[in-house]
Amino acid sequence: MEPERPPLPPGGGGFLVPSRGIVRVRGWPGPPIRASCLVMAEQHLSVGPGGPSYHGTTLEQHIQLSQRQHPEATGDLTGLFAQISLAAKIISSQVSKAGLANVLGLTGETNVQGEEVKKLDVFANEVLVRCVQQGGYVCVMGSEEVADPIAVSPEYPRGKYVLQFDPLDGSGNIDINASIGTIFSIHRRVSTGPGAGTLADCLQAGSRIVASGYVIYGSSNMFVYSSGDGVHGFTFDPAIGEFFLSHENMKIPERGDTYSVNEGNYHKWDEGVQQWVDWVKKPSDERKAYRLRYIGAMVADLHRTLLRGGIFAYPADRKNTSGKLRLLYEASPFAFLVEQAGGAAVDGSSKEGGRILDIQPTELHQRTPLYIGSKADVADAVRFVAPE
Ligand code: AFP
Repeated sequence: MEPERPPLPPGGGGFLVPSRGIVRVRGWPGPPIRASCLVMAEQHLSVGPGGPSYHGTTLEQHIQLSQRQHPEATGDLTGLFAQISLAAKIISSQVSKAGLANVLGLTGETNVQGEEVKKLDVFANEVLVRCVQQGGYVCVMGSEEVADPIAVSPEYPRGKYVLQFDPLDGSGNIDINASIGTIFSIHRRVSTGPGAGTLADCLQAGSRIVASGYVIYGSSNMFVYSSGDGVHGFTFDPAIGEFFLSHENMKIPERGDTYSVNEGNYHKWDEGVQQWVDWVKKPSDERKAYRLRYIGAMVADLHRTLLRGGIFAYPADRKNTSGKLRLLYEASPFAFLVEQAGGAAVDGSSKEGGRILDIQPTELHQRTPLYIGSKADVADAVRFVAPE
């Protein structure tokens, strides 16, 4: 039988005294603790004169704190984020064991984009829809995988927000174990009445985004979001099952040294785009040649671009005359994040750039050309690609 432990002294514990792999916590009534066990715990829990205390802000705590700055806030956005982060945890758990769980491969169907549907695309879509609609914070959803707006099932309350998402971006990478992700944006409802939201709720410009973010399922999993007050990144600790703040107030460098584009499309591009890529990778007396980095999953390419700077682009070409990326599910959410981090996002349609967040969508699955990243790098691209 385990001996009864003495109560903690008034005021809590003491401090850590590591010696030969063992950590003695003054005032801790239990047996000595192995140092190795404490390495992880110390990041979130430390024992000080006032007793044990937690370090590291969780995603939900962070959103709650930022909501407290707005006295009019009802807590609904915090609630919606809780549902999205729950869905992200479920998706990430499935993604991380994809090779085992018979979820790799195709369903045999094609989606609204005419692309082959992967089993994990369907799974991720289902998880998001179910988790989010149960919360009661949205009135309608839009998904890259679904042709029409997704009405919230009548058994759940309708909330004041509109959620749009790409449930599993870069799913071409699933079978080869490379990084993939989930992208989302949140708008306020514009339709009136208690019923389900409408197409008009979904077709809102990016400049009206309330919050957007992405989850990257990579060598570690991260949740990155902005609600208009900077961009903040949280790393998932699988032992605890929480996202903890790891990258506060992310800022994209003014200029980077990397370009990221599918150069296999070179033969289909306009001359301006070809000239930009020729220029960007050619060294001169004034500048070094840029390095090429391209994963083929926007979440992964833009996560790197946010952290290191540079430019990511998916130009229009002869086959995809409006580009390939979807305005509502990919371009706008990232444009919001990148602008919040101090960068720029344009479609290259004019010498002023053609700001992505100013585009008024007319279709749910509308596509757009995209040049996004460090301000100086985007401005350079616009000089070449914008029409005279
Ligand atoms: P999938 O989700 O169908 O793999 O598409 C990914 C994506 O929309 C975006 O994440 C990539 O940047 C882009 O397409 C890659 O497209 P290419 O394969 O044409 O380079």
